[in-house]
Amino acid sequence: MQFISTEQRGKIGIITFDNPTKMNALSEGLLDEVIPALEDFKTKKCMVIILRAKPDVKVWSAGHDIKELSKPGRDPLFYENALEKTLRAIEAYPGPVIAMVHGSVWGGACDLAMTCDMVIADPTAKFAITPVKIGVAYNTWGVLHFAKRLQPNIAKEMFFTADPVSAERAIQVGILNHLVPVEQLEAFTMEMAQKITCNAPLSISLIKEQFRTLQNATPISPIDFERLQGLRRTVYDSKDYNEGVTAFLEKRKPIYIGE
Ligand code: YXS
Repeated sequence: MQFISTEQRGKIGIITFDNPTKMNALSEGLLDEVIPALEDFKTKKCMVIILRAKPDVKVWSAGHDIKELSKPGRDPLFYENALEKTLRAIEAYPGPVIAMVHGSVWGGACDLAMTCDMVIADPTAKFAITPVKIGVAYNTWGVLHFAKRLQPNIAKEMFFTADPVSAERAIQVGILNHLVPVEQLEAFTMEMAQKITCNAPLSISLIKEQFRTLQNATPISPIDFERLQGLRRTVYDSKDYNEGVTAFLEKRKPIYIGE
């Protein structure tokens, strides 16, 4: 594999992002390695998955690879998008997926962390959800991940400001399960994973599936779904979306006009 490394320790599967030159951006290439890795660990009956970056990184993941975002006029977060497929694979994995975070987490990577069953981090961690920074029409299922996990006012502040949330605040508002010192992060996470592997795997996978089903059972009428999709299209067709992506690639501040 080119962008990740994997390791199995007993019934624990570990996936490490390993594309530091691109800030572990969630490119199709990287994600196309993550999904088979999850499948492989499932075949090997790994009960717990740890998703991590290398110990010394500044950036856990810079989020969606902006260079791969679809051009205006096409939905950037369509159902078969590699990141959406990965989020579904994490939700469907028959055991807990723990995000072990050292470094900053951006955009789609923040959604990835919020989709994991638990998040354990050290004080270098920070979390930013950034669609408004580049004019992205975020998808409704993605918004649901934050609405399920956080108080609405906190989730809205994260989306509307796109500001990174520090580790200290992330533990206060419920993004993190645990905040531990840098030097204890790996041992603490492994200890929790190890503890889980001593419990009944069938019961664990049932309860995880019950959580997934209940949390996704958010009633929305077909007409409301169509309406939201229509609103999303207005955004991904907009000049602002084009400006947001272009400004990022040109390394300048975007100028939004609301069209
Ligand atoms: O200049 P080169 O060619 O070396 O490339 C630079 C950056 O352009 C590149 N890079 C990325 N390329 C594609 N997609 C990305 N998400 C991305 N992030 C960074 O990596 C090279 C080094 O970046 P640089 O010079 O900025 O490094 P830094 O250490 O000064 O700053 C690290 C970051 C992560 C703070 C900074 O790169 C940054 O703010 N990146 C963008 C983070 C972000 O907004 N991610 C959201 C992506 S869009 C997404 O996930 C969703 C669609 S949504 O927006 O809806 O949430």
